[in-house]
Amino acid sequence: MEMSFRWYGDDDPVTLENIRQIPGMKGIVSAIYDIPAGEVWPYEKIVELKNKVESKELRLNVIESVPVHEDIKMGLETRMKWIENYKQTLRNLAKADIRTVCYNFMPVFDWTRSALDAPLEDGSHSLLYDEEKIKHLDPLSGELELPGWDLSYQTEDLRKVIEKYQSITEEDLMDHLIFFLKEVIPVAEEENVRLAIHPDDPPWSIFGLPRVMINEENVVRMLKEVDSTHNGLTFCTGSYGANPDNDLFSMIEAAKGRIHFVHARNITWTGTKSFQETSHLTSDGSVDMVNVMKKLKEAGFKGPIRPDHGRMIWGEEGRPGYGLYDRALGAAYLNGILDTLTIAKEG
Ligand code: DNO
Repeated sequence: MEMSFRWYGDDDPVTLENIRQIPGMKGIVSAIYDIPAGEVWPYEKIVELKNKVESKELRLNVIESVPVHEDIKMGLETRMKWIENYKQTLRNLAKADIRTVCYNFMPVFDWTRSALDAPLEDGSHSLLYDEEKIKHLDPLSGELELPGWDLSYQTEDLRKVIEKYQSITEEDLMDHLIFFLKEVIPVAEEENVRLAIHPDDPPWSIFGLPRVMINEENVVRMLKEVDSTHNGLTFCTGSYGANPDNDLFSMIEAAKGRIHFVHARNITWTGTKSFQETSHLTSDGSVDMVNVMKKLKEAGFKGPIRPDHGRMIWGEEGRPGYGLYDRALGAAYLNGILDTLTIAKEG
């Protein structure tokens, strides 16, 4: 597997120099952040990002994410324009030799939490999701803390978009996803770019909005309906793992050969549909990280993997979930597991 790290570009307090000093670090996962969702990413800008990363002896191995325009998710007639743009972005990325593209299909909100700095017993802080809190929260009130993702809507637009979604069922949303994939996957094949859909986080409906990338059944359906190796997954252990009904081992088996990118992070279930993020260690959370890594290896996964959200430790302040220290510890832990698995296999 290719150990990688997410980097938010020049505005990220974590620098490429910092990242390079983490043992075993090879890849950078990044994106171009100043292009409105749906617009074509110009080749020149992609190359500029790639050169910046390569100048520090790292490799830009994954784009996370190329956002999918809301019209595509809603299945509006205007979607074709945005789909054509998406295809062009894939072509431009391929021209720059970028082979893995992560995206998600969550209506309106990307990952959502009820608190961004909840204390853990050891005095560190991490992200928390409490279903009761979220249930009573009005996403239009401005109370929702936005974790690291940018919501480009004004309140009025947001209200309209949320209203429009009220008539869109999970079945509709799945149809819109499949429609999108049937359009873009042939281009991904031609250009040899692997698409890797990120799960919905948390993997259930929030604010009455439909969500589909939530469980094995839906994952298998989406992989089968557009049955191409270029149509694959970002396997995020913390997102799928937030629902105790999701059997991560069975999901990895079911998606064998179609997992193109891994997000490794741990969470502790704190109640029904509620969890707090923890360190990456198996012993600290509800995800059996050691055996998940083992299963991924057995399933033949060799692609990019990154430690996902870390806690805030040692007084670090920064982007929630995306500080340097705990993610670096996570990378070291994952590398330890992977080295051990390799040595054990070689005898
Ligand atoms: C959160 C991330 C997500 C992810 C997108 C992928 O930390 O895992 O925001 O980047 O959902 O499109």
